[in-house]
Formats: sequence, C-alpha cells, structure tokens
Amino acid sequence: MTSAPEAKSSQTRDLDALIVGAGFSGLYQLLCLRDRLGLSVQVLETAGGVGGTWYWNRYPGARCDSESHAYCYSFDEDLMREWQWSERYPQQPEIMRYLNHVVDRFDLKRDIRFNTRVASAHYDEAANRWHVRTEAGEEFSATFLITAVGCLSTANVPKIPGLESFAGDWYHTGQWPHDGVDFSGKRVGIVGTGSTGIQAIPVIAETAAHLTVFQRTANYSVPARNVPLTAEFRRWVRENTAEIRRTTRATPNGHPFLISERLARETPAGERQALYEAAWEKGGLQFRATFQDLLVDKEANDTAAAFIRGKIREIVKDPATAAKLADIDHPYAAKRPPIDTGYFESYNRGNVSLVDVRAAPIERITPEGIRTREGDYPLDIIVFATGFDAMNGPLLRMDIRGRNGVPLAEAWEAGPRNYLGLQVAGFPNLFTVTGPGSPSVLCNMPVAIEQHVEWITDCIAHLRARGLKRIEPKPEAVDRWVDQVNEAANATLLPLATHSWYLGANVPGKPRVFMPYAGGMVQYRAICADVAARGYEGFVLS
Ligand code: FAD
Ligand code: N01
Repeated sequence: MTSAPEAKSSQTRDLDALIVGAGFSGLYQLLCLRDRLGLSVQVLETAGGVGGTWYWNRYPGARCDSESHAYCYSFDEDLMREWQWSERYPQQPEIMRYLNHVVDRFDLKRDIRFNTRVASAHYDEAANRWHVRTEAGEEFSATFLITAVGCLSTANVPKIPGLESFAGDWYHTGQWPHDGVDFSGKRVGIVGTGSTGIQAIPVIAETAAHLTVFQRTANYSVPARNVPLTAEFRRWVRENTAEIRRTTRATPNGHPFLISERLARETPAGERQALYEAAWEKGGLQFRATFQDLLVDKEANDTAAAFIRGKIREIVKDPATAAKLADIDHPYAAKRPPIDTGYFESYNRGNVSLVDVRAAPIERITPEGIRTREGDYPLDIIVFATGFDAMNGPLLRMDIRGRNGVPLAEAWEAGPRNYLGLQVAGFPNLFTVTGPGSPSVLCNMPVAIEQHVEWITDCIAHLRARGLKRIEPKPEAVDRWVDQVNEAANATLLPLATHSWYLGANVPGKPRVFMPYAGGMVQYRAICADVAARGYEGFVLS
C-alpha cells in the first residue's frame, strides 16, 4: 500500500533541502548545501538563536571539555586562524560568540528561521518529497531532509511524583533561563552527578546558602586544569592549524592529542602511577589517553579507576562522604568521563552535603523540598542535572514518517536501526547528522559533525550530478551495520556502565541498545569514504 499524497497548502514553501537545527551541525550543513552546491535551503530551529547545545545549556559552570583549539570548525583555515579562544576550555558565552561569528562571517542567518519547532516530517513517495510542518502550522516541502537536531538536545526531567506541588523554583540545566538564577541565600538541591552536575556544583556552592547534592551513581572526574591561553599558545595555534586538523583526524576520538601506545597492564606499577600522576596534573580528557588499553581491558581500567578513587579519598576530608563519592560501580570512562574545576573539593565546604539516593531513593517532591526514603530535605530551588533523552530522543519527538506512512518510532521500536548512522531504510532522502550508529558523542563532536556534513553534501552532489533523485539504504546493509555497531561496542568496556545514556538506560522505558559507534572516528571515516567510493555501496540510488 502506498500512502496518500500529503495535502499541500498553497502556502507551502518548496526547497531542495530542509535542515532541522541550528547548532554546529545545522550551520555547517547550511553553508555546504547553499554555498557549495547552490541549493535552496531553509533551517528551522526551535530556539530563539543559533548555538544548539550552547544556546540551551547556560547553567553555572557550563563550558566545554574539548580543548578550545579543537572545539571549533576546521573546514576553513582562515576561520581557524582568525578566532582567538581565551581559555583552555571556553565557557558557554564564548562558544556562543564563536558560533555567532561563524554565522555572520558566512551570512547564514538569512536562511534560518528561529522559534520554529518542526512538529512533523512526512515522506510523500509519489512526489519524492518530504512535507514538513512546524508547530505553528507553517508548511515546507523538500527533496532532502537533514536532521541536525543534536544528540543531547532533549532535556530529561525525571518524572518524580509531586514535582508540580513544589513551592520553590526548579530548573533543568539544559533549559536554563537566559537571565540566570540567583542562588544567594537559598537552600539548593541538585539532582545528578554527570558532567553537568559536576561542572555546576562547585559554582552553585559559591553563592548558595546550602547545596545538597542528590547522587544516584557516583562518578569519576579528573581536574580540567583550565587556564587562560597565553599569547604564545595562541600563536602556536595560528601557525599550526593544518597540524591540529591532521591530529584530530588521526585519533579515534577526534581530540587534538594522540592516545599513548603503552599498555597499563604491561607497565610496572610504580611507573604507571607516575604516568597517572602526570596526567592528573596535566588535567582534562587526556587522562583517558594515558594508556592504550584503558577502554578495552578491565584489569587495565581497574588501575585508572583505583588511581582516581585514591584521589577522591585524598581530596575529600570527611571519610564517609569520600566513601560515597568513591563507591563507583562502572569502569572509568565507560560513561562519558567528566572533567572538573574543584568538584571533589566542594564537599569540603561547610555548605555542601551529599545524599546517596541509590541507598535511599527519592520518593517524592513535596511543596517544601525532596523526600527520600530516609527523610526530608527542605529546599528553595531544585536543579535537575539529569541529562537528556539522548541520541534518538530528538528524532523520535518529531513525528517523522517514511514510506507508507511508517513512523520512525515504529521502525525504531526496539532501538535505532540505520546504515552508517546516516540513513534509515524506508525513509528515503532523510539524513541524520551524528545519528545513532555513528561515532558522534564518543568523539570530539565538531570533528564528527564535519565528517557527516561533508559526506552528506558529497552524496547529494553525486545524486544531482547523475540526475538521481533518491537514496536510501538496503535493509541488509542496515542489518550488517547494526551488527557492526554492536560488535564495536562489545569490543570495549563501554556497555559495562549499564545505567549510561549511551544505552538509553537513563530514560525509563527506552530500549537498552548501545547507540553510538565505538569503532573510532578513523575507522568510521574510512568505512564511509569506502562506501562512497564504491558508488554508495549498500544504498539504493534511483
Ligand atoms: P545541538 O547543538 O544540540 O543543536 C541541535 C539543535 O536542534 C538545537 O538547537 C535544537 O533546539 C534543535 N532542534 C531539535 N529538535 C528540533 C525540532 N523538532 N525543530 C526545530 N529545531 C529542533 N561535545 C564535545 O565534543 N565537546 C564538548 O566539550 C562538549 N561539551 C558539551 C557540554 C554540554 C553541556 C552538552 C549538553 C553537550 C556538550 N557536547 C560536547 C556535545 C554537544 O552537543 C556537541 O558538541 C555539539 O554542540 C552538537 O551540535 P549539534 O548541532 O549537532 O546539536
Ligand atoms: O547528564 P548525564 P549530563 N534520580 O545523563 C542522574 C555532555 N556534557 O547532563 O547515572 C536521581 O550524564 C544520573 O544518575 P544515574 C556529555 O556528553 C558535556 O550530566 O542515571 N538521579 C546522573 O548522575 C555528558 O555525558 C559537558 O544513576 C538521576 C545524572 O543525573 C552529557 O552531556 C558538560 C535521575 C545525569 O547525568 C550528559 O551529561 C555537560 C533520577 N530520577 C554535559 N535521573 C562538557 O563537555 C538522572 N539522574 C564539560
């Protein structure tokens, strides 16, 4: 059965390509399709401005943990040279300034419509077009639909009974008010100790009267060692843009440093400890690169885990609090490893306390605060640093329907299934930038984003040059890719963090499937290039 053609109103705007989202991904996709291929393109964005993640995540302490000189676009060496970052890890406002600079420099704003949420996108087979409707009822039709909706853009507010009765104010870190929140003199509770909570806690503690941290899963963290960048370092960046770009493309995780070839397991204990100490002093995600085998060999990983637990016990003065913080149940870096500025030190302040909600779960929110199985915590403000319905969440909330009106939610009922993380069988001409099944969140994301956007651009150029109108993956290519994604994950320790958002485990009811491709960006890039070189092997072009 073929679906009835979509009713098309006279107001429908016809386009070559429609892009959803105006973060790092959507902006570069617009530039490529409009300026390199000459297509008619429109970007639709829920937010009131560009920036994606950095538009929404304005919580205290928000900054990136990729180093600034690699947390940026690298497609234009002049752009790389002219932008000067101020710190090793820029704060949210600086990243916003950077993205707005890119928008102005390439005149992107004129093709972006803000405050516009895409409510549905339905494929019309007879016309070979996507019909897109916004929440406000505007209609668009496009040959190509590109979702650049982000992996971490759907805030996950836990459904804790009684939240609506809370007499104070509550906030989710991923939907932070633009005019900030004044914590001074307030009793604040924060739920969540992922990367976000770990960044926000030390900063909120500086002004709150009291901060109560509700921890369900204890977490590793390594000092970020953020510093202002020296003139000398900035000059080095300006003079070495090509080299930086090469390095980010030579490593599995897209960061501007290489992973050591040494094995923790084969390094004598004293030497290993010295290497961990040096990495701890240097700070940042490079800690994970100290040894080659940390993410694939549990015994090797145990050495890093023991080192960090030791540091927690050294830093945190109260032994009972230190014990709760160090009681970590998963391998180091099996969840996204946070880096911090004074996180564990915060627990030495008189106005910060830790509540273990694994031992005594949150039962409800009362008008006065949070009630756990062990008692009541009166609060004026609750901060949910509880993460996101990650990766497939934003896609499933958009009512995407493919051939025969099949909803994406139905096609992905048991978890995401696609080819290369780029296309879904039965959904022709739909491309998903950093979709599940691609390295995305396991990589320094601008690197992953540029690769996806460029691959999609080349693919569309290929189709147009040959007068082809449609591309979609073969079901058997999807089956093979899903197997490859599972194999890549199972070759690492990542699935051992059973409550991780990589598996969808943070959202009740979500199928537990390891979503990102863990084979590394270098391998993934080669696979995608090979597929294209073989005439888009595994896809049907018509
Ligand atoms: P996003 O920036 O998420 O943009 C997607 C946009 O799509 C959003 O603006 C959203 O409003 C819009 N959208 C979604 N659905 C719809 C719809 N239906 N209709 C219209 N618009 C829609 N990555 C790193 O590599 N290094 C880091 O240091 C790092 N730090 C991070 C810090 C935080 C606090 C968070 C949350 C993430 C961080 N990330 C980091 C990941 C970050 O998401 C990516 O680096 C990058 O910003 C993603 O860009 P994007 O354009 O793909 O998605
Ligand atoms: O979210 P998370 P995040 N009751 O899902 C807890 C990127 N990022 O926003 O582990 C009690 O990691 C949950 O507990 P548990 C980065 O990729 C980057 O911190 O599910 N607790 C966990 O402790 C990162 O990984 C940067 O048991 C509940 C926390 O909330 C991703 O974004 C900065 C709960 C959520 O942790 C997401 O990070 C920030 C409940 N009902 C973010 N529900 C940098 O680059 C959830 N939790 C610096």
